[in-house]
Amino acid sequence: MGKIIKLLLPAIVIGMFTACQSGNKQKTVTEKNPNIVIIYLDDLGYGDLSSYGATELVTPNIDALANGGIRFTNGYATSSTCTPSRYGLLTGVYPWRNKDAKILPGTAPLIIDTAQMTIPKMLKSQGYHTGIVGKWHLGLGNGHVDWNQRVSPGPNELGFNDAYIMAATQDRVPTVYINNGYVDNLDPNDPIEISYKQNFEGEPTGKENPELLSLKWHHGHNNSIINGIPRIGYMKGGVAAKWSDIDMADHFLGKAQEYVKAHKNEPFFLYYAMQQPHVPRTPHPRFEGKSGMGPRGDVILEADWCIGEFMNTLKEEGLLENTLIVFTSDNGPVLNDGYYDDAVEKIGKHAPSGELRGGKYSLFEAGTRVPFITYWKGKIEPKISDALVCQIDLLSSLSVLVGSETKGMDSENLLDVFIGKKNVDRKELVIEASTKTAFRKGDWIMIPPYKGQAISKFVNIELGNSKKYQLYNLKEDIGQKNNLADLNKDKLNEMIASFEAVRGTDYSNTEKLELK
Ligand code: NG6
Ligand code: CA
Repeated sequence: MGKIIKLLLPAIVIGMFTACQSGNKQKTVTEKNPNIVIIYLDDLGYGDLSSYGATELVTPNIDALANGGIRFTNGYATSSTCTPSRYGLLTGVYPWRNKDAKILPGTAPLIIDTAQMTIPKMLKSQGYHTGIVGKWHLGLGNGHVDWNQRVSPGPNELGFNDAYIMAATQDRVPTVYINNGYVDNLDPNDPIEISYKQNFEGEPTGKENPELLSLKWHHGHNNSIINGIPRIGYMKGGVAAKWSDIDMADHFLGKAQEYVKAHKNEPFFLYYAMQQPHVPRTPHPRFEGKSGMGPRGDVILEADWCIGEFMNTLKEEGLLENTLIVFTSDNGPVLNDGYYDDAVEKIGKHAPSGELRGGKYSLFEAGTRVPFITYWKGKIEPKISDALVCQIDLLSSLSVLVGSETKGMDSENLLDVFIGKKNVDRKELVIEASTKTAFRKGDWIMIPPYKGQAISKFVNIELGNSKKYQLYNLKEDIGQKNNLADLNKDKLNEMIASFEAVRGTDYSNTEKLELK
């Protein structure tokens, strides 16, 4: 080897290494490329945290984020149920634009086109490693899933490098974890079969075998029995792969911690989609009875503990100063969501919706206005913000943070609001409940007239349906008690016009009334 080459060799090797790294677009964590974690709870209400006014439940770990970061009081999910909210969060597109974005069975195909932009895709293109741990509920596959083969397309095809998920909800089959498309711990000699239409011969069900149940069903939830809990949908086989409900929180926490440790040396994005306090509420025995409120309260304490442990991991790994955390919930609270689990009986003085009207499934505020916190140690100054923000804005905002040009169709860049530099509002917002939509602008919210029950009998929640237009001034009337539609026709007409400019005039289920 010539002398010059010998001298240059280290430089050539370093050069090759650097080229290879930039080929992978690998970056280091910096202020422009912090780690990003979205902690997403399932059915946690606006009033369920002590930092949001709860007096009967104490949630110190989430409170530490709320009090050490920005606690938003006007933060919204796009929808009052899970699938549409998750669709909006990941794509930055209003879920009412996608007719499939409604509560899905466990066998539903993926409802996000693999060509669609998503938060993980955008971040991956900027050199991030991306992972999801927890609840998915956006469909998997193309319509005929064989759970014994790789299940795709799914999160991996939408930008997640790593995906450790439950397919739908804790109350729906298949009750197994899926690791990058493969059912975890599946014994090939015991294949899984799933149907949402009919039972498999000889398999017990909640409806026919109440003697096998450790948790009774109230409405729905009377198909296959797994771990003594009757579920939605029928499942056969896959015994070794079935999850343990009481260990689910620890299991997902462990996976989230593993993910952080494995990717601490590169910018990462983790979507930690926790299952609490959705039904069935199955606290680990460590948390049983701890809230005095039955399993719903207990699993909120369990979730709070998990978040504390997760934060400890970030701290131990020296990542707290380089990690932006967004904490929020997919929709508002519900007590009886289909099982007899004492949620109603033991609620006592606790108000899961806080001062807000309605709850899960509702067009009233508690359906979509949820706890919403941003936390970044040393970077975000603690404060309370009343700025109007929505989960749908995260795509465009995070995009600006990491220097990407990507924008979500309905996603506003509110980065400065999310990191506390400004307190400007989103201009306006369309919220959704079961394909019905309402419109917020400034302090006002307008709910068009809709057919349907005023109160859902099963879950005992006011849904927001009325034969009349509803108009509320949320600044003066956060509990939506005074409908001003008749008194303030000018405001009503202005709201309808702005709403229809975004939503069009053909909104479903609307019983249009003549405005006099
Ligand atoms: C409903 C279920 C409810 C819950 C919800 C989805 C019945 C009667 N009710 O259909 O228990 O699973 O779907 O919740 O089956 S969400 O938070 O994932 O949207
Ligand atoms: Ca939910």
